[in-house]
Amino acid sequence: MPVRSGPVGDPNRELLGLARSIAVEAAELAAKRRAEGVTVAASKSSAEDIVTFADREVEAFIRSSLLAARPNDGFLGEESTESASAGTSGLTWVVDPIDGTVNYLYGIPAYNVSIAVVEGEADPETWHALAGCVVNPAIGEVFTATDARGAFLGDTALHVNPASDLSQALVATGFAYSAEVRARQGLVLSKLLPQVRDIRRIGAAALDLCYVAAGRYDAYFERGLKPWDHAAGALIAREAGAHVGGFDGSPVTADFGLAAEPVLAARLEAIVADLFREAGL
Ligand code: LIP
Repeated sequence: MPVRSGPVGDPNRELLGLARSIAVEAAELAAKRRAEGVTVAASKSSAEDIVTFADREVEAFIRSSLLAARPNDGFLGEESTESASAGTSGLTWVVDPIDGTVNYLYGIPAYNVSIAVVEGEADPETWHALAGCVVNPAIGEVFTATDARGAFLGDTALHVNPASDLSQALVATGFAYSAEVRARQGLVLSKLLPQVRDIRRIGAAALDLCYVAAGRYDAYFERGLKPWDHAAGALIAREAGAHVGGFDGSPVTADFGLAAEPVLAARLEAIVADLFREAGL
């Protein structure tokens, strides 16, 4: 896959170039391990919430590569939260080494390496995302964005779809690893499904956000996203013209995240907020 930095004159060009080159190499490693056969290393919040040996190997590669290049930056990765480092530069790398882990385990070609760099604390409620890259090696797609300089799939600029009526909107979502929460999410889905064109559930939040940016979905929402799930994809969606946030103008948090063209986002948020309340979410 070609590896190029952002536009000349982009203050975050160098950061994007580093993120992209490491993400592409990490994605190639993930794909290589997938071809060799994937083994579960452990389960986390539930038996369904698994981590593979490849997740750990890929994250270790990304972390060592990033910190070799920028030793004073912070690092927050999905598989090493207990050893997250704040750094001294004011920048933090937020990494999901393999987003779409269950897809990866089953060999479904919808998984990705997601790398973002943010200014400030590694807290989605306060950080300022500067650059992000999401790579799906199974189909050779590289999504990128830098702050205020647009979003791209390869060299193609991305734009969200124009606002549609909710009844014509293709809406993506995802579900928790907790059976009790999934039961409630099923109640939300059963009431939302008749009101929209259709639902998609790909199983990888970073790809969901990139697909909104690319116009492959009209909207995406999910409850339970972790910072590394959305750090890069949210910047890519925002730079493609999406509203990306939580309820009532808040940032994306574990409670709720939504991405869509702004008018559609407001329509969908209002309905989903009511359905969440009814379902006790
Ligand atoms: C996944 C998310 C997805 C969500 C899954 C899981 P992981 O992340 O990308 O959107 O629905 O339950 O959380 O665990 O594959 O890194």
